[in-house]
Amino acid sequence: MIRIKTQVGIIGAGPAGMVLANWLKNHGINAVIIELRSREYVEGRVRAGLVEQNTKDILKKLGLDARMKKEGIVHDGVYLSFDEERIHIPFGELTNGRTITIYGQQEITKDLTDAWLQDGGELHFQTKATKIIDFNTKSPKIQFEKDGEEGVLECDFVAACDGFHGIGRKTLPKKSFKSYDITYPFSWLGVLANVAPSTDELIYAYHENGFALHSLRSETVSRLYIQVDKDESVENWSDDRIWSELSVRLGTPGWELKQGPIFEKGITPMRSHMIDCLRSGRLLLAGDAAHIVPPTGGKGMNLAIADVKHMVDAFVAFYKNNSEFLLDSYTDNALHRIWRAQDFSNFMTKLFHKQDAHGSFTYRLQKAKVDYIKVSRAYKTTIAENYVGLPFESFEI
Ligand code: RFL
Ligand code: PHB
Repeated sequence: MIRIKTQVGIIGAGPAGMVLANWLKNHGINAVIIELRSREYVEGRVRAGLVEQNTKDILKKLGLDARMKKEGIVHDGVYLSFDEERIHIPFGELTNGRTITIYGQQEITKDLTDAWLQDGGELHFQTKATKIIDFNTKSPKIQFEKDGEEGVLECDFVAACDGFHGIGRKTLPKKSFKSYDITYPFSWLGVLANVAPSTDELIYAYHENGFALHSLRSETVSRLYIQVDKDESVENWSDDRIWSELSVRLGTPGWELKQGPIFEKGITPMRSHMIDCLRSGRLLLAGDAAHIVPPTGGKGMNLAIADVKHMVDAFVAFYKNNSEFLLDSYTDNALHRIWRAQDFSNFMTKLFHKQDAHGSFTYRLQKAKVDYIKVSRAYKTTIAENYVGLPFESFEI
């Protein structure tokens, strides 16, 4: 039996778990992380790319933004395309200089993991947390399995940063929360291609064939997504078919989509999921463990890191000031921002996806919104401030 002891036991080495561990270290609070997958798997997982202003500020404060500053690409605006006509939303002038940066989630995770391990931090890969016990006492425990051996991590608090399929949410007492779910009747087919981006800023597009998004990873790698049927399989999408649909859906007069070899293809279901309680006793949840947003607003990873900010505040108040006040308000502080992001992600999803026949009432409502965005600085500002992420002060209760 392996026995480990720490102050905060963290399950999951995704963005939530790794930001939490590094941030606690800065405050002199000890943590140990348990991660189900191998380091190669976690660092190779292709996911988010859009990094909000708040997330950038947090990584900077932790001194972990050097590579992101060098390799990430700062965007001061975004294009919204509807029926082949583009509107530009300039972030800087609408949000007092706030911007987003395009930098892969797996690169952030890599930077955070390197920093943690270089300083001698304890992180157990290929170790499965099997049960969280005694979280209503002062010494909760995470039971785990590593290399066929059983172990226990004894701690003061358990931070479940273990994503949608983890054990954190399943451990919360059933009666302690209400859950909310939407499953959208479509999915995203996402590709990475070795080709220079055909745009200087992201393009979100509604087209009568369905949604498309042009994002990027670098000057030589493009990241693109298209709306496909909910149960679609990648085998039905040859590279030629993908490029031709992308060209049509993202198209606008006088613009051409550059094509290149696709080296990664994957389908992501679109769902919103939410629970309204993120803590039970000494068990606290953060990130995808507690909420899923459809990726149309680029919010999932950013929200996970925002939850962690509130968690760190709560742990610091506990260890340094002997106060449980912020532990008690953790759920409320986090939920405020989560609901805002749920709304914005749902708004972007409904605005740009084909939900009903082209020309239907639903389409007309989508078009009415876009026609209004075109002429209204107020509406553009609403989109810009949600897209770059509202400052933490906006959510103080
Ligand atoms: P993660 O990243 O899922 O990490 C959870 C970790 O917990 C581990 N785990 C366990 N470990 C030990 N024992 C167990 N029993 C365990 N069970 C699970 C897992 O192996 C894993 O390593 O959750 P976290 O940290 O909350 O981070 C959330 C983000 O990963 C997610 O919200 C984003 O990727 C969402 N997302 C986007 N978010 C953004 O902010 N901006 C974007 O541009 C953006 N684009 C996206 C996205 C997600 C996408 N997909 C694939 C779902 C684009 C896509 C296509
Ligand atoms: C990405 O670059 O992967 C990305 C960007 C914006 C989104 C979703 C994903 O809304």
